[in-house]
Amino acid sequence: MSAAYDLVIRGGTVVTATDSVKADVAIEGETVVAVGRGLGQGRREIDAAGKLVLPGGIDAHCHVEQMTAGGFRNADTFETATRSAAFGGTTTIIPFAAQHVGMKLPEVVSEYRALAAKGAVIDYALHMIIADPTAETLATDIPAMVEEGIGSIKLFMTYDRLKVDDEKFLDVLLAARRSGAMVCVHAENHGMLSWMARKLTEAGHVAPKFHAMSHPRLAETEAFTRLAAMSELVDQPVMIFHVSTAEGAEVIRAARGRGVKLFAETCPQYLVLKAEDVDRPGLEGAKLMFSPPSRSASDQDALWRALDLGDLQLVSSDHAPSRFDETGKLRAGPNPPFKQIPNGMPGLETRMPLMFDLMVNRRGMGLSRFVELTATNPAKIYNLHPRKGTIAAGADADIAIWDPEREVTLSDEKMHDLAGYTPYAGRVIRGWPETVLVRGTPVIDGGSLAVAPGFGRFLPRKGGEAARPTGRLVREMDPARNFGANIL
Ligand code: DUC
Ligand code: ZN
Ligand code: ZN
Repeated sequence: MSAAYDLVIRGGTVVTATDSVKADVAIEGETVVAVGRGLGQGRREIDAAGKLVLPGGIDAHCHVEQMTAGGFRNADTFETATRSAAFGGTTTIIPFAAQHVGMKLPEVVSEYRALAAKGAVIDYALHMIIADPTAETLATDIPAMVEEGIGSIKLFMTYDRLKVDDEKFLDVLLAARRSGAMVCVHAENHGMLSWMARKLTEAGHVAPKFHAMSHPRLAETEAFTRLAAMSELVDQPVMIFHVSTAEGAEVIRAARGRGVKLFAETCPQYLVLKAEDVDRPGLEGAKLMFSPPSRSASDQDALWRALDLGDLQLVSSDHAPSRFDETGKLRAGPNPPFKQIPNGMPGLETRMPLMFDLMVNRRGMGLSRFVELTATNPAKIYNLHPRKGTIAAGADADIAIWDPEREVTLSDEKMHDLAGYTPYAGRVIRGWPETVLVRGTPVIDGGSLAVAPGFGRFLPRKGGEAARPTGRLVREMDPARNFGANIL
C-alpha cells in the first residue's frame, strides 16, 4: 500500500487555542494537510499515543547575539539560543536587531539577518530596536524595513544609550503608524531609575539585591501611563513588554477599557521569582538581576489575574543571557556594584515547560489556554498566524510532542544555551516536549538536535491586524483634528 502522506503523527491529543481532540496529524512536506481520526499511512509515522501534540511555542521577546551600546554581545549565538529554544518546545522566536546611535537601519538589518541565517535551527522573525530616530530613519528606513518584513519596532524609555525622549517617541509612533508596524516598549521612568541607583550607591548599597530597589514600582506605573497617553494621541497600537507590577497591570486595564489599543506581555520570571530571590550570598544574586525586577507574591497574583482577564495576552521569555563570569555578569570585576552588572538571564528553554507546569498542572487553566498564551496569541499579535501558532491544515508543521507525565528537575547542566546557569535549578517540572518539528522536520528527536545550523528561516511579516490603528481614538481634543491640520 503506498503511503498517503510524508509523515503522520498518530493517536495523540491535538491541542489548539480552541480545542483538544484525539486525532492524527498528517504532514506533506513542510505543511499540515489534515487533522482527523484514522488518517492514511505516512511514509514516516510518529506514535503519539498518550502524548500531547501541541503547536510549537513562539517566543516573541528574546535577545540573541545582540550587541549592547557598550559593544558587548550577549552570551548566546543564534545557533545556541535557537537550539535551547527547540529543546524547550519553541519553534519560532522573535529576537531583536539593534540600532545604536549613529547606525543606519539597512546595515543593522543585514547584520542580524546574516547572523540568524548562519546559525538558527528554528524559524525567526525580527523586531528592530530604534535608538536613533533620525529624519532618514523615520522617513525612509522604517518604511523600507517594514517592506522587507520587519514589522515591529522596539523603543526604550530607559537605559542611557537606548532611550528615546517623548517627542522623538511620538515621531517613531507616527512613522510606525504610517508603515503599519507594531511598536513594543520597555517602559520604565528613566529619571526614577537613575536617581534611585545614585542614591543607593551614595549610601553604599551596591549588592545585587539593591538592583530591585533601584527599580521602584512607580517607575513602571508612570511610564505605562505616559506610554498609554502617547499611544492614544497618535492612535498607534503598542505592546508593553515585561509587565511586573499589579499597578502596571491596572494601568493597562484602564487604558484598554477606554479603547487604547494596548497589548501586553509578562514573563515567567515575574510569575515564578520574587524580589527577595535576588538576595543570595555574595554575587550569586547577579544571576537573577534583570529589568524590571521580579516583585512580590501579590504582584504575581495580579499578573495571573491580568492574564485571566486578557489584559496581558502572552508570556515571553525576555531571554538575555550573560555568563556568571568575567565575560558577562562579572565583566566589571569580581565584586561589581549592581549598576555595573549586565541585566538579563536565560529563559528560552524553560519558558514552555515552566508555563506548562504552572498553567496546566498547578493552576488548572487548561491546555488550550497554555497554547494560546505561549503560541497562538504571539503568532496573532505579531502577524505570523495562521502559518504559525496553531495546528491546522495549511499551517507550517511546527509541532511539539509532549509527554505530560515526564518529570524533569531543572539544572544548569541540562540547559542547551551558553549562559551556564538557569535561575530555576532544582525546580521539578511535570510535562516536557520530547519531539519537536519545524516545518515537518524533526529538530529535536530522541533527545538530540537533529538539524544543522542555518535550518531556521526568516519569517518576513508586516504589522498586520494588531498593528492597525483603531481609527476612532484620535480624540476631538487632538489639535491636529480640531484645526483640520490633518498631520497624521
Ligand atoms: N532587561 C531588558 O530590558 N532587556 C534585557 C534584559 C533585561 O533584564
Ligand atoms: Zn526590556
Ligand atoms: Zn528584553
